[in-house]
Amino acid sequence: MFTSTNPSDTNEVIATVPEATAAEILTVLRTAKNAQKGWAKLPAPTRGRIIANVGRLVESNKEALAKLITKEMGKVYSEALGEVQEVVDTCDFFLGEGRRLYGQTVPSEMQNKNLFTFRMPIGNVFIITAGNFPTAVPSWYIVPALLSGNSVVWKPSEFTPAVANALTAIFHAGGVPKDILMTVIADGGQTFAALESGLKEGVINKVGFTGSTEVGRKIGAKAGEYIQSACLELGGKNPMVVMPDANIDLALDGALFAGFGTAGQRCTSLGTLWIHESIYDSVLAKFVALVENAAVGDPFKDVLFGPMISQKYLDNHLTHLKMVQSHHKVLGSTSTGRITAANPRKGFVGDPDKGVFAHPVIVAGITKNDELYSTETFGPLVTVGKFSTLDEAIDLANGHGYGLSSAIYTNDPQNVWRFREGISAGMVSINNSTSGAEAHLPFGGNGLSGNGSRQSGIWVLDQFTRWQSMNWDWSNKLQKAQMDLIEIKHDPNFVLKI
Ligand code: UN1
Repeated sequence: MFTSTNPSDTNEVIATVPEATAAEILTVLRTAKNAQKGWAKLPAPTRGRIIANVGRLVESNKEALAKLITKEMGKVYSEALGEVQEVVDTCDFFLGEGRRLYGQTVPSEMQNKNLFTFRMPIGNVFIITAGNFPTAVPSWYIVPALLSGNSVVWKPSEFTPAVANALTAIFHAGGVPKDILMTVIADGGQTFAALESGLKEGVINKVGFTGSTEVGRKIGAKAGEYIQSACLELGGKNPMVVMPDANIDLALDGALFAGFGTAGQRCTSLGTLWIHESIYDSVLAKFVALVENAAVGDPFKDVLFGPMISQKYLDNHLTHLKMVQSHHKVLGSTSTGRITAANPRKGFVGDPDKGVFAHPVIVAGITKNDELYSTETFGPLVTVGKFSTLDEAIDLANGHGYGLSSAIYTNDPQNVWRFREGISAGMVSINNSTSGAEAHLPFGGNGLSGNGSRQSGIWVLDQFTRWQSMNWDWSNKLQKAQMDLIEIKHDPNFVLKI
């Protein structure tokens, strides 16, 4: 059995669920695979109506689901409501796609012949997701995968089984058959073993994974062995560049939300705040004051952030604190590490000893050679550095090899366009924080952040469908492409005489 607890009060058990073994996951994969063909036979608009039902049910259960999210993984309740809204938005977008899912009619180079394309479902999809967005990010996979006619086996984070079971129940209540969306709770080792057997047996036809670059690399490699490309959404070290002409208060609002919202546990969280050298001292001082005065604690109250998702995430944060070097300045709190009665934070909301809370940390004076420059910290830790030219800022923003999201604060359009062109990230924000994706714009990264796959909007359909092309020759004779060319009468030596 696996037990999830409330990270704000680790004595409170949220759910106790059976943990699946690799063999059990494989059985589930086979069941979903067997059912998929029947699901694909349903007209896409009918599948769209089912997605519409799911969206309405998520909407009518919004508060209950958001409460469960905050209780099980600790994000602030207003953010949990936003996350559930993202599921609703995703359903609202894809219910319409059920009436499109367009193919094309394409002209042929021959007469009496027509060409067409069709989107075909891939088969059974294995989705593995993280605990930081326990409903929104899974919905980015599950909704378009189902709409496109695939079956889905979902392995959510073992830290959020109650949320996963609740979301699954809503899908089933909306009309998704029980063998078309199947949820399994398992640890990483059993999941990876099942992934390998499922790929080998042909009962996994597509893999989707959101999580660390380290694990994504292994999953992508395994899928590659079986001639598949996984949909990978991996880590980030997302830069935010502040130019001297920027609206500084706006930039710092963005930095605070991006850096410390969800306790820094978003793949789109702010990694390094890059401040122009001419304003470095004053902007850093303002940022430090904002972080020092921010409320931390009970996620059901008005705080910047609540607990870490679990002890494991707190332990990772403590490991990252060890990367601080002597030339760095540690700012933002009077202490670092776990917040407790013995290691208190001013104005803490609630009882810190009950949960896994961490002090927010700013590590200033970051340079390109530091370990923290290129390490995704996934916790309430923001690094800050300075630059002198925009070219240098772009170089620093790209230099670690991650490329998920990025931001620049400036009022000069020249800076905007030069940054957009130079940044290697898949997503660029102008005068906005590094997080806050919308459900109908492509989401995804490059380099260490992903293999080029994109989620959300129409773009994700390419992850869950394959193009089938059809040609139909109704000439009643064998017309040979590239050989039976239609002759064109023309004068290649024509020169205009005026
Ligand atoms: C993630 O952390 O895996 O734009 C995704 C955002 C969120 C999604 C983040 N809507 O930050």
